[in-house]
Formats: sequence, C-alpha cells, structure tokens
Amino acid sequence: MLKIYGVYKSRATRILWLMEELGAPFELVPVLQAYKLKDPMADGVRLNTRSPEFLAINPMGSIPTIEDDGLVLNESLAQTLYVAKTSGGPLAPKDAAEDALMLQWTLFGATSIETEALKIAMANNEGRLGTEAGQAEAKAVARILARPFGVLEKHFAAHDYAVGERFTVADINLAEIVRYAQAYQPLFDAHPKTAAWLARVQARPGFKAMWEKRLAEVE
Ligand SMILES: N[C@@H](CCC(=O)N[C@@H](CS)C(=O)NCC(=O)O)C(=O)O
Repeated sequence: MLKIYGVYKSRATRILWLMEELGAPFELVPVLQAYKLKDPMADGVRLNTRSPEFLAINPMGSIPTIEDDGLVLNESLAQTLYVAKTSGGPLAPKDAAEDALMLQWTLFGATSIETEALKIAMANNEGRLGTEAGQAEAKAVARILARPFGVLEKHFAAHDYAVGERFTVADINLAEIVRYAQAYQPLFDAHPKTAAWLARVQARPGFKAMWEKRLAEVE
C-alpha cells in the first residue's frame, strides 16, 4: 500500500487530495515540520523533518515523501504525477501529448507562481494581511503574479480545466499552488476566470474531504 509521510497542513495536501479523488487506500505516517517543534532533536520527540529516521528516507528533510513498492519520491508534484499515471483513469494523461501538457502546467505553477504566492500565504498565516504593511506586501506580490495569472486567465477563458477538457492531476497540482495566493482577493477579482476554475475544482468532494481532515488537524 502507498505510504505517505507528512501531515495535512503541508504540501502533502497535493497527494492527499489526489488519493481522495482516486478513492484509493494509503497509509499516512505523521511527520511534522521541525520548525513547529520547540526542540525537534530532543529525546523521544515525535517524528519530524529533522529526525534521523526521516532524513534517511528524505535527505532534504521535507514533507511529503511517498513510498510505493520500494520507490521513494520526495517531490510532491512528482508524487501526484506518478500516482495518477500508475493509477490510470481520467485523472491521468491519456497520451504523450497530455502527459507533456500536465507536466508543463505543473512546472509553470512551481516555477512561475509558487514562490510569490507563498508570500501571500505566509503573510496571511502570520496575521499580517490585515495590516497596512501586509496589504502593501500582497499588492507588490500581486503585481509580479499578474503575468502568470494573465496566462491562466487566458487559458481558463477558453477551457474549464488545465488539460484535456476534464479534471486531471494537472488541476490538482496547479490549484494547490494557486491556493497559496487565495487570501488576497484583489488578485482573483482581476482574474475572474481563474477564480471560477479554482472555485470549481475546490467544490469537488475530493478536495472538500481532504480539506476537512486538514482543518481537523491540531498542529
Ligand atoms: N519542493 C518540495 C518542498 C517541500 C517542503 O518545503 N515542504 C515543507 C512543508 S510544506 C517542509 O517540509 N518544511 C519543513 C522543513 O523544511 O523542515 C515539494 O514540493 O515537495
């Protein structure tokens, strides 16, 4: 059975959402981010991203990691693409062209959106978005994101989904990156087709099931 190391409040949401969509069984091994612990190296402390046992599996010390029949994958976006492809069905690419497009949207999200969008997520998590400085920070980020969001907007004006006119793993990868910017509404007001796509994919029972479990997590 597929083993997932991580917690819901992490990039593990990507593979955990996919598993909900697939309705497939998995084992979740709770590994917490070290920065959430006072002393991650203390004796008897819970498994975390600095634990030697976990570093032996993922030398980067980041979550999520997956293990499938001896294969270890430490990058979240590679994990979803791998599991979608090995599971087959509509979430997976049906041919090499779709495979390339799914990889392209995934890499576009990771390289052109994620770093900036995370700044909005962090400002929000740290309670800064409500302040004048936080709003100014988000506005500056939104200016940078205007270019990749313009690309998304053009695509979603013509298509309901990223690839193949159906919901696929590419939507999961992209949506879980775009979500980081979701707390800054003006960016989405300026890109209504992208906002509608995000709402559409987040309305799926698979996303909602994953999100409920994330909200229920204490850490
Ligand atoms: N590129 C990696 C990044 C993983 C990553 O940074 N994960 C964070 C949690 S979302 C983490 O493990 N942070 C804890 C740490 O660095 O100790 C991926 O997408 O899997």
